[in-house]
Amino acid sequence: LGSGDGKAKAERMFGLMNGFLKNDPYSLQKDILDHVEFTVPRSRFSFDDFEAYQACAHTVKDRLIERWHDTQMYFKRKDPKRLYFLSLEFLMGRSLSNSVINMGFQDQYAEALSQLGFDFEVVAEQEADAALGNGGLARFSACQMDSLATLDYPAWGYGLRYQYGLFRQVIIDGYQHEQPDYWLNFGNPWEIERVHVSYAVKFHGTVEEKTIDGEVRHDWVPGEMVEAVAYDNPIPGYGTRNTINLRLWAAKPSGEYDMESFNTGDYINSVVNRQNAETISNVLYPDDRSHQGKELRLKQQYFFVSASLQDIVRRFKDSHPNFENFSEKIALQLNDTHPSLAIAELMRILIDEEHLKWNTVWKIVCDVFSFTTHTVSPESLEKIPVDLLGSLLPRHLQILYDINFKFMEDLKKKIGLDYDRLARMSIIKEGAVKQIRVANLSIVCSHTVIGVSRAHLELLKTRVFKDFYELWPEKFQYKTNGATQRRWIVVSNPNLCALISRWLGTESWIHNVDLLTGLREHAADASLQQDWQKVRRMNKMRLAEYIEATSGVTVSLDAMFDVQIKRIHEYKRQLLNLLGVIHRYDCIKNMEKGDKRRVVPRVCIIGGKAAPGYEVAKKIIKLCHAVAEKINNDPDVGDLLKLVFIPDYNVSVAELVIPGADLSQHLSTAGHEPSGTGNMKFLMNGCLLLATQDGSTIEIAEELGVDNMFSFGAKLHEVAALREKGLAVKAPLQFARVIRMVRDGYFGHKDYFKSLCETVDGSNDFYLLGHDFASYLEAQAAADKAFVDKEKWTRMSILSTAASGRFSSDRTIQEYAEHTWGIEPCRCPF
Ligand code: F58
Repeated sequence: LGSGDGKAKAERMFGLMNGFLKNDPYSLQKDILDHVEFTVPRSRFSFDDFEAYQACAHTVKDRLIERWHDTQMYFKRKDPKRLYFLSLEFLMGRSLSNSVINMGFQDQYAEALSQLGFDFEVVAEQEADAALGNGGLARFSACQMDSLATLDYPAWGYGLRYQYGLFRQVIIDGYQHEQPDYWLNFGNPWEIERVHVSYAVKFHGTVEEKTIDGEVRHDWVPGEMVEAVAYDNPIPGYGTRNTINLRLWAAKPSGEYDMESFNTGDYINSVVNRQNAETISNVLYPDDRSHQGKELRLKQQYFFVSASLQDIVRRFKDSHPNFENFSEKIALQLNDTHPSLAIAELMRILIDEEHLKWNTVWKIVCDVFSFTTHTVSPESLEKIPVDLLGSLLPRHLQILYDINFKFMEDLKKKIGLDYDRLARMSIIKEGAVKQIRVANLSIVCSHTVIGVSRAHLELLKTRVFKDFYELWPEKFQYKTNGATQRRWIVVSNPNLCALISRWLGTESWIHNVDLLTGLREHAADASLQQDWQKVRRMNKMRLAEYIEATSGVTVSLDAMFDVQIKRIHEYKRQLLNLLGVIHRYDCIKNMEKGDKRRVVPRVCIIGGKAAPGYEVAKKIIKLCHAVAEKINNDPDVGDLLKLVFIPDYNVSVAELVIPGADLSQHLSTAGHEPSGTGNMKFLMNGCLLLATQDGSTIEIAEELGVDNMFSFGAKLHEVAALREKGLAVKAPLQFARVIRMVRDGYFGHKDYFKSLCETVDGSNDFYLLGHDFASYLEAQAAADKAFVDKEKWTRMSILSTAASGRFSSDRTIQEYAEHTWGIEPCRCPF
């Protein structure tokens, strides 16, 4: 509250509002009804589940705002070093349950709603998913925000407020169709629009050089200006009042600048042009290869980093007289290369607007940025055509050339005139179309380059960024990804959560997840096993109902629920899974009747979106439907085998599917999955893993013991050797047989599947499906065998949850905080 007059005033205000908002069920009911009447607005005597959700969300937001203000005021007063997490994608999913649980009001809300005649779960399901991202990278960003808040770190996230999130997947006749996800249709009760927090973002135009007091200054006269308006999304921590912020920018037409064009007389065109500004934050680019070099994508990237940096510099200047301790107070995290124009933008602001010297600014830049990469494939590293950048951001191109010139000069001193290597490491790629290599820029200008698992770092060191590693080995680190147990156990699996707490005698594991190892000593306990099985069966029941509702297939709860959910991609090998299913089907068909008794019944569940322009992935989806059609309607098979495709996979669907899975598949060819985080969520929920030795699965196997999972497939060094030999591998006979079934039209659509079969044919089989098929089937057989032994399976399941503590994003964030960002907790005391 401060002191003197300020304190007296604050105390009076606090008294007037009667202290903090109350959280007992009675007060919550009153507040919910007020929001029904005045915010939604509907009559408090007649409202439905959706309106109850809206009103409820507003009451939660009110409480979040209280905490947000306290936290931000406290941060301001303490002035700790802050982390700003820049990411073009956040997959937040739903917020209601998560917020209520993190704030500790779960029971009160359940009771308040029940007294009003509503069911909390049903109300929570009314919420639309916030799907402002594609896949693992974006969901990991959301998990990191939860952990940053929970661990009391002074951090903010920055991103874009897309009007359209990731497309909705609709399946028609087994084919994927994309539909727009207009998630803001009914408003978004969680965000706070800050009309007064806005910045002008410039594009195009020219750069004029002027000499003032003997110094060369650059004056960028833009050709277009767009306003970035802030929308704040409070992120509550668990077990703390700390509530951090995710600030998303929306593009709006700029006021001042367009006055001129209005004056030229073409009123209608001026209005239309102004509205065009909004397209910048209109739509999330799906994970397609085709967006490289697109102007709108580049505009999105720059728009978001420019607004974020203007905001960060403004906040810093509010409480610091100069930039001397900028890098002691600020850490900037680049989540992949997408925000890397932040480097040039910070240089521009500090040099052109704050008039700092190049060398001073260069030092600041190199001290504040850290860069995490989420890819293993050199081809997918972003490149921006120089012409495009020069036209859109002329001043930034100059800065990038200057950075590169100085870097090249330094490099020559270090490595001599090794022109091939100099050319490889240059930020500018020469050639017919000159390009900016954004990863090179990010590495050169960051103090730390981070891989997302131990294996990923090895690939960065030996392949992707080998030249840079040899130059600056000390820059490279790995921080194995993690997932937040708050969302992935507490919210999505409440029964398991209660069971764990009962057996550990504490709920502390929710923020001290290492305590989960305490389950190990009870893994063979018959009574825990019985309770564990009960919880798992309830979750399977929920999933079975969902499957029936979405795909019309009735499944048996006694079958093993075998799940693969993730983006559809050749390297993730959903096709291997399908070929395995076809093999299983083929075996059942060719069995004597009596032998069928020995078959372990399975429900194979696949879900995931294919990028709209990714033909092979779309064919895999169609194949899944074609095979399902055949199997699910075959009376010879019955409950022994079912195949279902879960449409429109997203965060909420994952929350329902993961707790109900017995087995989950992670099939990437070794050396292709940087980390993977789905594996961690399944592990937390006691689902057994069938996986290759790739990405973070290697570390999971170490923690869990390889005997407690089903491991298969070529290891990294074998993959390399096979590829060197030109993939001269003889695929097993079973493989040839299942491929033939597809190719010969056993599942129909012979022509359509022809090219899909060719992708795994002999020397084309880059992802080694043929090579790995035999060991895949062996791992599947081992899973069948284990499943029959209920005691053994349950023990492995409990041990999986017990081993999952290391894969919490709390651990990841703590490592980043200590080793990369140099930030410390700053816990708001009130
Ligand atoms: C993923 N990358 C990795 N990229 O594939 C996965 O192994 C890792 O666990 C995860 O990041 C988190 O580190 C990923 O999701 C994208 O979605 C890109 C977004 C921008 C367009 C290109 C794909």
